[in-house]
Amino acid sequence: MNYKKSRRFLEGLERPTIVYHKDADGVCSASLIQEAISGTAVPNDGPGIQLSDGLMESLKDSESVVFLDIPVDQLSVTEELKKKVFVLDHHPPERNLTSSNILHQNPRFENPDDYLPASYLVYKLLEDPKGIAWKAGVGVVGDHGVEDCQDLLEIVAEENPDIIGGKSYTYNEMKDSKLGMIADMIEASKVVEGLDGIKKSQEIMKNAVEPNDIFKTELKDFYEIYIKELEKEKTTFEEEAEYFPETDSYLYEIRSNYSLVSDLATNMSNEKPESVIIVYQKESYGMKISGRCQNGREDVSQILKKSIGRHGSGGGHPEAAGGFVKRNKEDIVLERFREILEGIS
Ligand SMILES: [Mn+2]
Repeated sequence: MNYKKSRRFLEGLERPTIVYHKDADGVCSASLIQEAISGTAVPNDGPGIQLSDGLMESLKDSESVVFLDIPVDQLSVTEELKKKVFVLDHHPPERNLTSSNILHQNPRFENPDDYLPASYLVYKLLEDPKGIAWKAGVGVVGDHGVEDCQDLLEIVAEENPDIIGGKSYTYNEMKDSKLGMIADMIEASKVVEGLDGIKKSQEIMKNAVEPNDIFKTELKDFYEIYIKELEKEKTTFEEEAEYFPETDSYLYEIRSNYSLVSDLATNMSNEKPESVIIVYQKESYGMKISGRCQNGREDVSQILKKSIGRHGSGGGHPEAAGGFVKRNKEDIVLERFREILEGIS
């Protein structure tokens, strides 16, 4: 990572459109970069890391583009855009996009094992930032990046001693701090209002002067709705999930208006770390699935891959994985899940 070079490149961009990942790290990194450059921020709006055709079209009219927290090296967007582009990312890179008009920065080019969320990287490239380390801290906690970002958390503690006390900044402490709560509120904004919620979160983060400002905004309402809905689903899970004693596994359908698959799966797995938890939710365009087995007894990433097969896509980590099933293939895949969870395959 060359912070100075990044800053100079950014300062040379004409009216950039800033495209950020639709999560807490993306939201926070976009809010921070607006301290250095004036540009319009928009979330990436396709499924997963993809950009919609509409967004691609609008970027073609923009003079330059900044991508934050999005592994665009896995896509062909920079080739299609043919303009000045700055890419700041921290996902494992597949290729280096740097060329005469593109600067691609990723700390993993030098140190593949570094885990430095985009918010941390943007904070580092700012010139003499004051009182805003907490905004980077929110992105870092949202991305579970606490371990490698201790220096940032020390600055947060100096600038806002009330929001993180103590001397060691472990993930468990941070997720229960106000930083973690704000990260959850941003997640809640997405669950409750989708991309509109994410856009509101970004506006709110950009304008906030101190952490306590956030707790007086609409984000608080999103969070309350989200917690209520999640609690409701947890209760229904206990009553209605299909249980497979042979493999100590649960299969459960969410019927909420909100997209809660991964959050419910994580919550239930925290309560049943030895069980396999598979949660799915049908949408108009297909079915989302999350799998968890926190103690690693079973590899849920493999279970998802085997069940979904060619009817969609699935993968992730052995303890936590996600997937998607194409429309009209839901029942085939669910039957496959039942076979595997009954232990007969
Ligand atoms: Mn990130």
